[in-house]
Amino acid sequence: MKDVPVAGTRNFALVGHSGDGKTSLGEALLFEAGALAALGNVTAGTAALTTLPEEKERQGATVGTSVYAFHHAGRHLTLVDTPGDPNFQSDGTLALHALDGAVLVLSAVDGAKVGSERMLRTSQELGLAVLAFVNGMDRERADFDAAVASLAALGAKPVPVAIPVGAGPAFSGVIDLLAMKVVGERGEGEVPAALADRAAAARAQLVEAVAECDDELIEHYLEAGELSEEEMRRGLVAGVRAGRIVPVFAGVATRALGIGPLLRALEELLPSPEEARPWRGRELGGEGERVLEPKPDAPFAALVFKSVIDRYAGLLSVFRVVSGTARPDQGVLDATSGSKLRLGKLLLLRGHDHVEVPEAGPGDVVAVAKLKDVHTGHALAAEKNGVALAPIPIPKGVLSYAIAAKHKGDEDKLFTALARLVEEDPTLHVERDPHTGQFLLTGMGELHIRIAAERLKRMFNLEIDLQRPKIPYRETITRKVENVEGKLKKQTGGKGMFGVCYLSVEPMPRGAGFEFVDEIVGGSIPRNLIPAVEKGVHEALPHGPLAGFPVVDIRVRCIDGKHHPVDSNEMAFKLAGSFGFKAAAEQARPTLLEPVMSVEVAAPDEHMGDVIGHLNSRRGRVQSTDQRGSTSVIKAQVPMAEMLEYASVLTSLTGGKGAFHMAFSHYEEVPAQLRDKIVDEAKAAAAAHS
Ligand SMILES: Nc1nc2c(ncn2[C@@H]2O[C@H](COP(=O)(O)OP(=O)(O)O)[C@@H](O)[C@H]2O)c(=O)[nH]1
Ligand SMILES: [Mg+2]
Repeated sequence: MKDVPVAGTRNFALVGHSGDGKTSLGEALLFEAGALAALGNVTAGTAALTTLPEEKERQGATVGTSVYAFHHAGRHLTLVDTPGDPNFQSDGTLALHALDGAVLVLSAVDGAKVGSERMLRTSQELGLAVLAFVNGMDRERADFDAAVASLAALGAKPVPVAIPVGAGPAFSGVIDLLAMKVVGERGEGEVPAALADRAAAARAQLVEAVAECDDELIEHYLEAGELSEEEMRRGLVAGVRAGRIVPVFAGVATRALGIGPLLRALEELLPSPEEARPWRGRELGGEGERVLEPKPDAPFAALVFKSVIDRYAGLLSVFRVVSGTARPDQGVLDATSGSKLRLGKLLLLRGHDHVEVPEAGPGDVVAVAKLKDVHTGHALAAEKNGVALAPIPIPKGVLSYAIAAKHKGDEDKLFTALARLVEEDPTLHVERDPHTGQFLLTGMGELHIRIAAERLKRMFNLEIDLQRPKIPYRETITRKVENVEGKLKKQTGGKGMFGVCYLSVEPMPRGAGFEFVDEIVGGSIPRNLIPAVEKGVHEALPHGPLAGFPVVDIRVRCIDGKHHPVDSNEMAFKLAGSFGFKAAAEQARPTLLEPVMSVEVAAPDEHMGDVIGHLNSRRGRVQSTDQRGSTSVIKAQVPMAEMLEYASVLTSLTGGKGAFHMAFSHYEEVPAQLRDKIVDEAKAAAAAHS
């Protein structure tokens, strides 16, 4: 199969804002490396990385990660193309948890945008090595320096390693500052005299930035005023892997221009699995933490970062091997669920295609079909001496639609079909609305839900109706209340039930969630029954005192209690906990919280006034306006409730020329006059269905 040692293995994701050219760059890299015979094109529908029918229908807009393994120059590389749209971006975030490097694709016209910032931050937080590619240098108003500056404004330290020759229609290639060669349409050549000064100045900057990455190099640089090519590469490697610099490249993805220097950098600057950030896990059957060794003969450990339904093979689990070697028919453990499994055939992914391989080692990404109960995010481990990696956290959806089968008779099919869909996409969530009994489908945004509906139709021939989205309101308390009694006493006839707890509740900061503090001293509640009180509180949390929305950002202290030697038991204290919590929350002046979204709108200048006026009228707070050519970019925070139909609003405000991105930001208190209306509606809905 891959006959490449771990040291020659690289894996990386293409990340950034939607439409900036990630998928096109992926095609160009595969073409440049000789993995594809022809350069695929996203718009023409010939991209190898566009694998889903839902993507083809949307001019190639990526809605799920796509994995492509290839060989080049003696190395084995795995490229993961990710979606930039906030509806699907979390699919890419999941992948980043399992990879070693990222290429941030930036538009030469607009520079860094919300999607770029979000993915850069995630990559940096996870400790990935990051490179950047300024794409679309052929477009009108392309400005390489401005794009680099926009990256610096995000706090990264960008260092150009390849600079463009010309811009816009005059763009003809790049100068590779490491090799000091021009790379153009007709291959490599010497730097022409006319460009020599610019190239020398850019190289001097590169040398200085690189020297600063390594103490030894800076000394040598200060003495000699120069660094050798070998020293430069060493410094770059150190800087990139430590996350101190972001090397920047430039080009045109759709014409595969400027790709060579980037491909070389991926191979030389990204860390191999041996050099990447260390992976830690918990010893199975023990408590100890262990650092996993990225060696083929170490115990097997892997992380599942994607699940996809394949028409022929069924559900494929895609995982990155962290240590050891995966082989077909090998017994492994799902360390997250605890179940035992047997791996089937190992498949190397190349977009649509799979290639069977006899084994996969550290750093490799492969898929295995029909791993029962293995879900995205789970860690796999060896049965013997296994180490459990922490599972990948699954981002939670923010927008819920009530759904129903369109045709009578399909109701039974609906639940099973939804369950299959959720298997594939863990950021989708299905539940029954406790108020209304309807099915609720929760996702990252309107488009996420609509695509899910399309997939139901395509895969299960099931049509559904989407009803007005539900806003996921929350409740919280606004003041501290001490010593509220929760009591269960049933002592008539037979065996009695007795439990009393005294609870204090207090507000916590937004986003803090829930905390239970056990302050029982002197055995007023027996030790073994205190968890029952906590359980009771937990069970009461989802149904707040105001309108039945989940309660958040609250600390509950259990400060005292009473028990009975015979009649006290778990059930009694659980109910006492529930009752106590409800009573305390009611007294603590409960209020309503609503989700607020971060919104970025791009629209032609002449529509800017209308766009801002509308956002202001919808309780929005405009935070900044920016000029990008003749386009204005407005950043604002707006309550989700006001943004449900924004796609059509923006179309009518701008004659179809506006675009926007929206993602959940935080929860905030609902203004009083609105709160009463929402509470009344929720109560009415609950009454109608009870
Ligand atoms: N002019 C020009 N268009 C590009 C370039 N790269 C991508 N595009 C086009 O921009 C659109 C979005 O590209 P795509 O690769 O799907 O972006 P992604 O959403 O980041 O994956 C497509 O229509 C591409 O053909 C480029 O370098 N120059
Ligand atoms: Mg794409």
